[in-house]
Amino acid sequence: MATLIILIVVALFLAAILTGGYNEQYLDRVKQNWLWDWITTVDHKKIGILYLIGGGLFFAIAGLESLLIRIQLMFPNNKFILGDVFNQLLTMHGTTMIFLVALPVLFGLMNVIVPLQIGARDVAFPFLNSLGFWLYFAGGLLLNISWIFGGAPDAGWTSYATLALNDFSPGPGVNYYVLGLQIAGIGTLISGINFLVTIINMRAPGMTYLRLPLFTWTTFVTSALILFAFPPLTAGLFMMMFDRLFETNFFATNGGGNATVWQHIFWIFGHPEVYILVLPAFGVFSDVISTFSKKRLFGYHSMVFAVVLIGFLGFMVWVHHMFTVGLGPIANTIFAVATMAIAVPTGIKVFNWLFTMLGGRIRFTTAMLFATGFIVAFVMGGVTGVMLAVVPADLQFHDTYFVVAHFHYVIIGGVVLGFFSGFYYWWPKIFGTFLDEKWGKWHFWLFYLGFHLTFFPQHFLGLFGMPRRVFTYEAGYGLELNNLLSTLGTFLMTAGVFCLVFNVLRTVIKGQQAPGDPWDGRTLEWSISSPPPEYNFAQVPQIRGLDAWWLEKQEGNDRMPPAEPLGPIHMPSPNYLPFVMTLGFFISGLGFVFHSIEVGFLGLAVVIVTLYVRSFEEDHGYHLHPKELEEGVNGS
Ligand code: HEM
Ligand SMILES: [Cu+2]
Repeated sequence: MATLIILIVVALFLAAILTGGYNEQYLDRVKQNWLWDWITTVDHKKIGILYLIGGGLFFAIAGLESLLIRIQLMFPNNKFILGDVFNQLLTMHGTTMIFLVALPVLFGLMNVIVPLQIGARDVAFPFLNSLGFWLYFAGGLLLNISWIFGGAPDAGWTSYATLALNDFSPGPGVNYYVLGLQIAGIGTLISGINFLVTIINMRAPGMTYLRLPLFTWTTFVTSALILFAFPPLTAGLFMMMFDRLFETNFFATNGGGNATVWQHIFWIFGHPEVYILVLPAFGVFSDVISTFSKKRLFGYHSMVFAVVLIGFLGFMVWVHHMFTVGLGPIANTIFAVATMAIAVPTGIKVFNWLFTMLGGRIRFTTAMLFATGFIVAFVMGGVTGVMLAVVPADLQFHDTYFVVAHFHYVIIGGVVLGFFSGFYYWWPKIFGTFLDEKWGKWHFWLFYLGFHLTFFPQHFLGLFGMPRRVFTYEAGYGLELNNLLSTLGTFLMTAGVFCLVFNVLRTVIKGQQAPGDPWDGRTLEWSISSPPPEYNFAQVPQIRGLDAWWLEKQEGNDRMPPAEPLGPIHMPSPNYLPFVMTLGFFISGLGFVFHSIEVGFLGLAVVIVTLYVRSFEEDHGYHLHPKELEEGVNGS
């Protein structure tokens, strides 16, 4: 408690010093500060950028962790990082990548692009959008300060009971995991619901479901999956928190609990999570491939059907992570068959992408390179996935490097390449400048070759019997060469990421100006200026078909037909409450990590007070008037 008060006082002093001393205009100055602007923003485009920054930050951390892991495994009997620290690095790498990188960077793209693709002026709940971001960021921060205060979690990203309970993981490490993920998870759930409502409610006139661009469709299905997958995770984390903090026995086997239940709960969330990540990437590819092939997406309706089917089947297969638990042959068989069934809609999608490119006028921009590279990598990850779904084979593969190779092929080959593709594709729209194509191609080739070099040999490491999650191995078992290659590949990937960082910095400093429609795009976001004005569309557009913007261009129009007269536009005002509420959650989380019940409840009290303040807040936003708008209209 005392520490907390000291921290708050220090924070106030810091704010005063940074903004030029404490005097009467102190509050005014704070409010004019650019930082305040970003903290209180409710603009979906700015929140999208915040997600990209947050995800980028955590990507750097988790990437560094993987580099350290791989350096330790470069040579047999290496003594670089051993034992507990290795376990912490491994756990934090996996947890950070899945929860704090993969989904948030996709959320960044969705936040900026989805409202533009459906012709909306914002998301349905701008206040919640801001809250969702800050909760994610605070949860991630809480998880990562574990490195400094008390030790990082070390029970693996799956945090299996009973390993993760007090008997085998004393100390605060796993507390950070259960509390950090809960806070971040609430943020994710809130944002998912927001996207669902936005897509259902905020579509421009004429934008029927079967005219939605694929990226919006996949965001829709992903958000529905979030709605069903994250509550089980939250419940599971709650139970584990009770087992650890208050000595309950949900999973503690010595008190009559059942550790297998944790596995079920975790994977009922965990498997759909894979699709939550990869479906938006599918959406990116569909948009990118049709744009750069100058063709309508082949089999649009079957693509939509496949996305929905994959989303549904994603919930039916979680037991393929538990074949070796001993649930019996009938359960194993049912789940094996269900798992293999997912290959069918996935295959439909792959063929549709190929048919879209067939006969198209293809432009190999960086975005398109990432998209085509993805198809190869993802198909390989899919094939090893079907191999893992064969129960007797899985008994051999389980917990070996074969699995590590498989899921990195899926997650990097699908999600990360997908994100990069979308990043290059939409960068001009988001920031109004072009990323450099030459550096983009260096990024692609280094990263892509490095990726295969890192993870392809890991299949063989697994087949040769190297278990995952070990920090060393003996010489003379045929594991040296493949481990060495794998680590060298990691260096190549890192070099690729540096090209990206350099490219972004270069572009921010002296980027070339981008027009509204730099790629000759097909979907609505390309019909307005880059970057889009605060209100997105001066007049909400009328949608007349699939690929709405392409359709208008074909008919010789240089703007979308308006669905409403030019008039005042209602905008939500910025709000600092999401940030304060998040601060409350953060304090509360930190309190519970260290078993300090008073600080825990103090934080929750802050949350409740902000909720109260919010309920009585009378803020109807503000209006932008047509006169102020003229500039935006002509500029588009
Ligand atoms: C950027 C290049 C990456 C490299 C070089 C890398 C490398 C590694 C290595 C060496 C391991 C340890 C394997 C073991 O001993 O079991 C690992 C585990 C893992 N990685 Fe990555 N990884 C990368 C990117 C990613 C990404 C993008 C994700 C997900 C979005 C991810 C998710 C995971 C997960 C979930 C684990 C399992 C952690 C655990 O078992 O607790 N990785 N990675
Ligand atoms: Cu799975």
